Amino acid sequence: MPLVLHYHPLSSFCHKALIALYENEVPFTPKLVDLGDPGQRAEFQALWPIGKFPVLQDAARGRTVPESTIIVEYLEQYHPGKEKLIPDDPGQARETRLLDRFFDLYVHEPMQKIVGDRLRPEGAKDPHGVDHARKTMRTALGMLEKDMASRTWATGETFGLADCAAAPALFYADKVMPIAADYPNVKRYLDRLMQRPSYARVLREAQPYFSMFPG
Ligand SMILES: N[C@@H](CCC(=O)N[C@@H](CS)C(=O)NCC(=O)O)C(=O)O
Repeated sequence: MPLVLHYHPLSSFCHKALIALYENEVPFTPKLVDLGDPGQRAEFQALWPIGKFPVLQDAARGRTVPESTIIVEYLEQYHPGKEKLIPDDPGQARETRLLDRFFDLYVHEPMQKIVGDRLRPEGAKDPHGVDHARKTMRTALGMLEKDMASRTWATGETFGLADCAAAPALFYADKVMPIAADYPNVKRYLDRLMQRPSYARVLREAQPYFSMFPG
């Protein structure tokens, strides 16, 4: 029985899981969840009460796997392919996981905060939270700018988990805070990510939904 990915094509954290699936051509059935539909939301929350996607279901192993990083770890464990997304070497694996956390916590989540605030009604906005998110993102992009002066991918010359995390985080960060002028190395890295066939495919599939992106 094939894997099922509960997802939405516009969702940035779902992009991370999709990149990993496409990198290694893992067969799966995509199940688009419209969280705006109360029935679909309830069905999805029965699976994962936190109600955030992506969630991978592996009926053959009787596993429900939430959290984008854990999905990539799971795929590496049970569906490995030609692209080794987490290195065997423990030190290199730790570095990969650190950068995965870096992109999720200091670029991706601040970006979500800024986008989420745009969806809040007048009177319920959080300018201090948005300001803090922008500062966090600037600090992270400044650190990345130095690293990417000499690297092709996040950890060096090999594409991996951290790049799966980086691609959607930077793609959407660039939409809320254009990065080219202040962070040219990061912008070139984002261009490489967008040209990578796995992410180019994710973006192509998301294209019909981009008009739903706020701002
Ligand atoms: N830590 C989670 C974050 C997942 C997440 O924030 N997903 C967003 C979409 S990008 C979501 O499902 N939001 C729906 C909601 O919060 O109602 C992961 O890495 O998978």
